[in-house]
Amino acid sequence: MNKYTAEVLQFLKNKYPWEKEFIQSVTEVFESISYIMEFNPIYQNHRILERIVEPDRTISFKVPWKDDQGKIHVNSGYRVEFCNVLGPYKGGLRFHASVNQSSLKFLGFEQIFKNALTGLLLGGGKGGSDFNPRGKTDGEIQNFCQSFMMEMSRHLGPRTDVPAGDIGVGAREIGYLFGTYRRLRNSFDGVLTGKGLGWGGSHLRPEATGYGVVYFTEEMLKQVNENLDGKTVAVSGFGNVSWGVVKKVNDLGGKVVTLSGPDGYIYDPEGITGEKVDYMLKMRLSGRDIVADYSTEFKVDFKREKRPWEIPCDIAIPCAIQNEMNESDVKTLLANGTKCIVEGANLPLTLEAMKLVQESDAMYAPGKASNAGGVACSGLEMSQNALFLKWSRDEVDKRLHEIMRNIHTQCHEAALEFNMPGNYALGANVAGFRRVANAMIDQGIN
Ligand code: 2IT
Repeated sequence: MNKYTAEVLQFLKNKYPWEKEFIQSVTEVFESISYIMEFNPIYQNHRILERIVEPDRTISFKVPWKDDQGKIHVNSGYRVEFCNVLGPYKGGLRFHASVNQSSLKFLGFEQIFKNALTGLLLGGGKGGSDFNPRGKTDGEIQNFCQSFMMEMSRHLGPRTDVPAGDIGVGAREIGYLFGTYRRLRNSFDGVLTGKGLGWGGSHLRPEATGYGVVYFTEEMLKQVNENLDGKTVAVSGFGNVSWGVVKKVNDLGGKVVTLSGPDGYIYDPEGITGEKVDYMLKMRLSGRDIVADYSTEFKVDFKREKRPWEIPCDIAIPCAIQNEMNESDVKTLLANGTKCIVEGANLPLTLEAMKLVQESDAMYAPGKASNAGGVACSGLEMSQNALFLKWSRDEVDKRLHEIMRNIHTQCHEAALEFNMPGNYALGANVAGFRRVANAMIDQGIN
């Protein structure tokens, strides 16, 4: 690693030794951009690395709420406003037991470069709470969302900070959050994305992350004169991203054979099609957060406490959560002949797993490139809100597809520039970083 890059990384490790996931994501980005630091002293002269690893601000607040029995609970809420040189802070809200400042800093940091790759005017941020929606009633979810927005509302604005959903936050939660914001501020603003279609939402936003992942996969496969037709695909998770992936893989002639939850995974060799795809939505809405229900409903195998990576597949798409695929999972996949690993989630591969796949012949797409379709569609929703109109489904799909192709091209070309053809991780980090860093230089020290 280049000297300046290594020094800043060490400084960060000393300053925030407990922020393991954040350090992981910075290490991953720094290893790639180390190459450009060497040949572009301007970034060091402007101290871009020290400036980019510190969020503009982190808002941390208390979220008290009442359950259906009248008992009072207190959760922690956060919004990490990381960087707005390219536009309003933009990134999802995650409601999950694993949420803390470190995990949100890592997600916010990733989001800066992901959003830069979309080519739209989007800054980077992330927020959420350690509130666990599992088993909560609709009323309890509403109570929680209202309390969360009581504080969050004062930090948002259509030109300031525009959150969206992430794990545990879907259309229903966005509705409750938006309603509270509208009432508190007495203003109908495009201040959240993923809104309902009837009140400012965009066509295709629910599908966009998954569709984008598959559009990116298609572009990668084109490089080796391949396509998705007839391919077997292993997917993890059963939420929003997995659902979009399953739908688009089916459209393009592939077959998804696995889904997973915190309880284990299901193996459906016939493929997840038709009513089974709709059933994924039911599982999500049930709030039970287990995938075993699928095996009961459709009489397929369920492997308790196991991950789907032991099933032979051509393409593996981890869509659940960070660090869900380790070195030994990648070894198994490669031994079984997997040719392509595409990240649907944010940082689902550990650093070691990532290195292993990069050293192999298999193709690898980093989440900040391959899963950028979600936030890209959010950007399109913001554009539509600013214009007070709604584009057709076809129009949004066309724009989304174009953005994903363009992200692929940027990654591909940046990798070629450094003589590492096919290294999408390097390409994504370099292309995303350059856009942000150059804007920071243009805009001065602030
Ligand atoms: O990880 C992500 O890119 C998201 N959760 C979507 C963020 C957004 O603002 O649409």
